[in-house]
Amino acid sequence: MDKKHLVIGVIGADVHAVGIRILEFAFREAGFEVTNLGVMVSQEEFIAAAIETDADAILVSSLYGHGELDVRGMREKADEAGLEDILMYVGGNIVVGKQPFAEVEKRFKKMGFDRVFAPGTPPETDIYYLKKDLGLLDAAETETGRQPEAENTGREEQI
Ligand code: B12
Repeated sequence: MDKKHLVIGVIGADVHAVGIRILEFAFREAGFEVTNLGVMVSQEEFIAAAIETDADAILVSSLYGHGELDVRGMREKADEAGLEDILMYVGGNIVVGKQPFAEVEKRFKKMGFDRVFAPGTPPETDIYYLKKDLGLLDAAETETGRQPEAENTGREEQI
């Protein structure tokens, strides 16, 4: 089966470069093809790269607190560009300060993201959901019922 293709990057004027490199490595190791756009990526650049690579998912990272402004309208732009079916995730420190994750998740889902990941979510959890959403989980993984939902509850502490 063809490998699934992911477009990843850090949106807006955000320069936090470490997490996205870790995700690129982890996703490649897990068998995905990855286009890592790096830091300071605009909505338009995500969308253009997804079209160019015929991507299955766009994963948006934001760390510096402006995520909510930076992603506004992105789903609509993607839809207009013909990407209605593309999976869209967002994660990192996507809002300013500490806010109850359930509320944050609700707001980003309302903006059209399929999944929202709390600060510090480990790559294994992201990979589990990618496989689940892209129909790649094998029977064993489904049966053993790893339940990372519980891991995606948000980290209280930040250094
Ligand atoms: C290093 C760092 C910096 C460095 C970045 C250097 C570089 N080029 O990478 C410098 C000094 C430049 C910096 C600057 C700033 N920073 Co800073 N920084 C950090 C710090 C200490 C670590 C970030 C890091 O590398 N983490 C390690 C990686 C591995 O983890 P990660 O980034 O969280 O990513 C993982 C997960 O979150 C997840 N993930 C991330 N994105 C996504 C996306 C998806 C879709 C998924 C599924 C998963 C996922 O997977 C990753 C891998 O495991 C954090 C605090 C912290 N402990 O997190 C603050 C922090 C992110 N910074 C913060 C702030 C405020 C800033 C500044 C605005 C400060 C300022 N006033 O200038 C600027 C912003 C500059 C800019 N334009 O971006 C805040 C953000 C607060 C908020 N969101 O409300 C934090 C949380 C510190 C804090 N507690 O206040 N920063």
